[in-house]
Amino acid sequence: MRDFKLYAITGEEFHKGRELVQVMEEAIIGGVDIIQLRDKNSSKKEVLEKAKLLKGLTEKYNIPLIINDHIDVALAVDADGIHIGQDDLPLLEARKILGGNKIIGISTHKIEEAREAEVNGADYIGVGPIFPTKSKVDVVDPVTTKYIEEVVKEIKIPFVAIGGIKLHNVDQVLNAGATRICAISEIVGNENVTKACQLFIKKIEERMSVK
Ligand code: 3NM
Repeated sequence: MRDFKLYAITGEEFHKGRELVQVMEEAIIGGVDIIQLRDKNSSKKEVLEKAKLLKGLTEKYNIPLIINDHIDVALAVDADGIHIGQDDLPLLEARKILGGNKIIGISTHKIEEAREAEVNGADYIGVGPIFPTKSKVDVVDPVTTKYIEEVVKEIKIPFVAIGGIKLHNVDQVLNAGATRICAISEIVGNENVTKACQLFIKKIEERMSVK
């Protein structure tokens, strides 16, 4: 898969009153280079409609669209891939359905899960939650930047840090070795989405230039 720096996940509860597509377009203009549709509350039909809208947007900007969980929706809109959790459809089964050309990302919360994801052919893993977050229900305890350090040492596939990452604490995440950042609330919940993304990108790029 094409590499990325800033991964935005939708979280409509954080931008009430603002249109999903508009918020995500502002994020892309600010530098987001991959988008995930994550919606745990809507019906499948509604998720499909949102996926279609976001597919139009991501095609316009030529960036990948990832669908959380709903593999059928991903196939229906010809999204670039899916993101699954540890309790969703297992990676190997998802790969059978999607084939080799689609992106499959999986959330991991400990090194054993990261190893398994790598062996099973994940395209990238989520590493988190680094900090406490209210954006995910039933979230495990923060894994802290220690888990990033373990992944950096051992795992070869791309990883993206997630969970409670804000502009004020992202430096800790980058210092631990992350080169890709994922956020919901700090991006889509921001009054100025574009500006927040630009600031994230600036910090990521500054960190990469000193490596
Ligand atoms: N997955 P925010 S943490 C969707 O650790 C999600 O796997 C996590 O939202 C994981 O940036 C998380 O608002 C929520 O904290 C991220």
